[in-house]
Amino acid sequence: MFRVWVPEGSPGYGRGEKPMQSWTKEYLQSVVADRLEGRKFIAVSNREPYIHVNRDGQIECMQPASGLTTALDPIMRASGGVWVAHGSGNGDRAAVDAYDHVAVPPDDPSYTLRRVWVPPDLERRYYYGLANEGLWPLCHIAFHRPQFRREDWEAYRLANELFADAVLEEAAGESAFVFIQDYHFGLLPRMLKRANPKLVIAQFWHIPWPNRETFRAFPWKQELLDGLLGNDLLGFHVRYHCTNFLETIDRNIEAMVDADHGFVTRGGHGTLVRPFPISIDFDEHCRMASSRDMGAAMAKWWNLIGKVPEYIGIGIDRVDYTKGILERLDALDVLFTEYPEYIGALSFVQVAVPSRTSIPGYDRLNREVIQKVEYLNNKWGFGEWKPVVFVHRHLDQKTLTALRLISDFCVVSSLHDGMNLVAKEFVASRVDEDGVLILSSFTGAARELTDALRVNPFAADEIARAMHTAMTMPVCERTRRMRRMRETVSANNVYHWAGRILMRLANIDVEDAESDADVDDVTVELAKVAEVA
Ligand code: ADQ
Repeated sequence: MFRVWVPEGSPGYGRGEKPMQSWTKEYLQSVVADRLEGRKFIAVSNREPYIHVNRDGQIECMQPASGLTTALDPIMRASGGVWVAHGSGNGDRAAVDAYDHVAVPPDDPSYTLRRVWVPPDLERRYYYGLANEGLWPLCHIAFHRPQFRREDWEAYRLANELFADAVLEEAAGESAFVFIQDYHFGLLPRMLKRANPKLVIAQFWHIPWPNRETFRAFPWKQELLDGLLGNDLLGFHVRYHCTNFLETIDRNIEAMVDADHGFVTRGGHGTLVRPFPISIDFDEHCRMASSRDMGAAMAKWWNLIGKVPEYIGIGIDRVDYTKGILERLDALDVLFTEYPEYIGALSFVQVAVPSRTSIPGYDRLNREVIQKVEYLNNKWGFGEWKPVVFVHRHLDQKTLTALRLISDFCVVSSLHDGMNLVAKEFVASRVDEDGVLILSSFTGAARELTDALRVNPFAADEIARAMHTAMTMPVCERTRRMRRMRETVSANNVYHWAGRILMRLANIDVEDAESDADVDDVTVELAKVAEVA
C-alpha cells in the first residue's frame, strides 16, 4: 500500500484537504515495490550507470555524471532489476561474470548491470553515425544538415538487435517491464514485442520530435516509426513533441491515430503517447548548495576569475551546436557595444565540456568557440579583466554548484532542446533565492520556468538586452521569480518524472489506457490513496 507523507505546515496538513505527496527517492521506491508485483524490471540505455576503468592494472568502478542514472537508480535499487547497457569502459570486461553481469552499485549491490559489447565499428556507425549525425540534427531542427548513410542505418539495426538479444535473454520468456532510453533504440521496441508479447515496454525519447515536414527527410521513416509503435508507452518531454509525433504517424504509416487521447493503434496493438517532463534531484542540489564546504568552492572561482567584477554571468554546456554557445558569445559582443558600462564590470564564465569529438562538426565547433572567446577577450579585455573566462572541461557537481551560487545570471541559449537540465540545476542550486535565469524559448524547460527571462537564441540583441535586464533587476523581483521557479522544480523533481512513467506503465496491461487521457494519473492515484488513508 502507498505511504502518504504530509509535511507538517504544508498545504493540506491538518485541514482535511487532500494532501499532496512530495516525490522523494524513498517514496518512488515504495511505489516501485508496490507496482511491479514481482515482475522483472529491465532498463535499457546506451550509456551505462557504472563504468569500470583500468588504471595501470587496477580496476576502478566509476559512476558517470548523468541525469538518467539519478532518475533510474532508485527504480533499479527498489526492483532489483537488470540494466542493459553498452559496456564501454576499458575495465568493463574484467568486471563481469560469464553472463556479462556485474552487481551494482559497488558499495551496496542491489541490481544487475548487463553489459552489451558493441564492436567499435558498429559503435561508430550506429551511435556516432545514425544516432548522432542523423537523428540528433533531424530532431533538433537547428539548421545543421543531418547525415544519412545506409551503412549507418544497417549498423543501427544491428546494434538494436544486439540489445534485443540481451533483453530477451534477461526476460527469459516471462512477463517483464522494459524501460528503454532515447533515440539510439528506435527499432528495439518492435523487435522485443515481436519476440515476447508479454513484455510491457516503455520508451522515453530525450530529444525533441520534429514536425512532420522535417521528419519527411528521414530515409527509413516507416521502419523507424513501426519500431517505435512496438512500445506500449512512448514518452516525450512536452506535449508539443507528442503532437508532432502523432502527426508524423498520421502522415507516414498505416495506423489509427486518436490525437485527442494520444493513442495510436497499429496491427491491433496500442501505443500511448504522453509528455513526461524530466527533471533533477532538487533536494540533492539544495543539500549540496547548503553544504559547509561550499564557501571554499566559491572562493576558488573568485580566485580563478581574478579581480572580482561587479557582475558574473555563467553558461554551462556540452559543446554541441544545439546549445547556442556561439550565439551567446555573440550576444556578449552586442552587450559590450550597446551597454559600455559593463566593460570591466561583467565577467562571463563559460564552462564547456567537449563531447562527440570524433564527429567532424563537433571538433570544428570546439575550435570556433575557442576562437570566439579569444576574439572577445582581445577586443574588450584590458589589464587583469577578461570578459570571458573559459573552462574547457568536465567539472564535478560541487564545483558547478559553487559557480551557480556566485553568479548574477545564467544563460541557457539552446537553439532547440528537449528539456535542458542546466536551467533546472541553476534554479535548484540557488538556495539564496537570488540569480536570474535567461532561458531560450526553444527549450522544454521554458514551458515550466515561466519566471525566467525568455529569449529567442537566434537574436543576439535580445539575449544582450536580457543580460542587461538581469543585471539591473531589483532584488525583490529576482527573489520573487526565483522563489516561484524553485517551487516548480521542487514539485516536479526527477522522482516525480520516474514515478509517473512507472505508474502509467504498471497500469497498461490492467486497464484501458484510452479512458483517462488528460488526467494526471498520479494526482488521481494519490487522491484515492488519501481517501483510504
Ligand atoms: P543533454 O543535451 O546532454 O541531454 P542537458 O539537459 O543540457 O542535456 O544536460 C546536460 C548535463 O550535463 C547537465 O546535468 C549539466 O550539469 C551537465 N554538464 C554540462 N556541462 C558540464 C561540464 N562542463 N561539466 C560537468 N557537467 C556538465 C538530453 C537532451 C536534453 C534533456 C536531457 C535529459 O538533449 O534536452 O534535458 O537529455 O532528458
